[in-house]
Amino acid sequence: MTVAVTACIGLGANLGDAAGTLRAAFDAIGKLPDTTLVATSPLYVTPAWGVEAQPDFINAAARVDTTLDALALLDALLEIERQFGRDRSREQRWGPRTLDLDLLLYGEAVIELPGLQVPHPRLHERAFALVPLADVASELRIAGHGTVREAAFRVGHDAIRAL
Ligand code: PH2
Ligand code: MG
Ligand code: MG
Repeated sequence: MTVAVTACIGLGANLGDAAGTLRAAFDAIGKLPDTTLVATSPLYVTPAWGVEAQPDFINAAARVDTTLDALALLDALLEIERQFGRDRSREQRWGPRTLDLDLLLYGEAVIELPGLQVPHPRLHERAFALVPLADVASELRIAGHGTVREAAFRVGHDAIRAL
C-alpha cells in the first residue's frame, strides 16, 4: 500500500481574470490523478513582490493528499499552468503571470533537485504565500523554520487583504 502524502500548493496570478483562473485551478488540482483536494484557502489580494511595477497578485493555497511523487506532482502542476496560458519562454523573472503554481510543501520532505526545491526556498519570508498557506496547513512544519503558523506570524501581513 502506498501512503498518501500531504502536499501544499501556492497559487498566484495577476494577468487577465486572476480570481477566476485561481478558482478554475483549484478545480484542475482536484481532478489530478491519485490526488484528493483536501482544503482551499480564501483568495487574497497581495502587492506584487520583486518587480513592483505590475498589477497586484491574487494568491491562494491548496492542500492535497497524494500518492504522486513530488516530481510527478510538479509536472502535473506545470501542465495546469500551461493549460491556463503560461508560457515560460516569454516571461520576466518575478514578472506578471497568468498562473503560477508552486509546490510549497511535500509532507516534511526536503528536496533539492535542479527543477524542484521543497520547501519552496523563499516560502518562510513571503507573506503572500504564508498567509493563505496558514489557512489550510497551519500545523505543518517548514523544515528549518518551525510551523507554518509560526512563520506566518513572523512576517508582516499588513498589505494583504481577503478578496
Ligand atoms: N509571484 C511572483 C512575483 N511576485 N508577488 C506576489 N504578491 N504574489 C506572487 O505570487 C508573486 C509576486 C512570480 O512568481
Ligand atoms: Mg511563485
Ligand atoms: Mg512558480
